[in-house]
Amino acid sequence: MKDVTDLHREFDGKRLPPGQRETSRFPVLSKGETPSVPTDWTFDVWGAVDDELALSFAEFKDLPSETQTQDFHCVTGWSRFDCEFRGVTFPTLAEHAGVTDDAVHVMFHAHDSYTTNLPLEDCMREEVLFTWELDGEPLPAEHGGPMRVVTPHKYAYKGAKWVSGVEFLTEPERGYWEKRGYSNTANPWEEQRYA
Ligand SMILES: Nc1nc2c(c(=O)[nH]1)N[C@H]1C(S)=C(S)[C@@H](COP(=O)(O)O)O[C@H]1N2
Ligand SMILES: [Mo]
Repeated sequence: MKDVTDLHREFDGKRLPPGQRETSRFPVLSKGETPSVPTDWTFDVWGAVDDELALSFAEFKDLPSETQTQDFHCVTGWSRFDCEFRGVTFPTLAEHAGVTDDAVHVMFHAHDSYTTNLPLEDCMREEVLFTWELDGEPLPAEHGGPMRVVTPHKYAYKGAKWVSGVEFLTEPERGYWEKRGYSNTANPWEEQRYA
């Protein structure tokens, strides 16, 4: 098990970021209803890559995966410590698709039409996971099952629930909340909540 709950050190911060309170619950925050994801969905990778991919969920889970202990910081002010997520790291997926040299940015797409964006360098980190398992159980639907993204170095809106694919971009673009007043950078230790 890889423990990445010390990544706050990199950001010169305490484990509990400023303005956050710790909760043992795991609240649900979605812009709408939990979407029903078709059982035959494919995970799509497109844009600035050598090989555009359309992977079944089974094929995705066959990629090298790992379990990590991570903290989860919600922009509305709660943090949940020690979440155990099993999944595929972003760098593993990027290598599998062959990201091209002109890629600088990433857009995550989801089954509820949610999108969220990050610079490529903020994604090429071992703790950015495509995860289907929380605390040893299949990821609950309301938390993004069958599969979601987690971004423990950022507020949690950077992690798309019900993720359907990843688009590699040659220019920055903004996702759903980033267009609606949430911070584009979302660093919890700098309290980058709103733009
Ligand atoms: N697809 C999708 N992903 C999403 C959202 C959403 O509405 N749709 N909400 C985001 C927000 S604002 C937060 S805080 C987290 C909440 O995750 P949780 O419901 O598992 O706590 O998911 C993020 N990912
Ligand atoms: Mo949020």
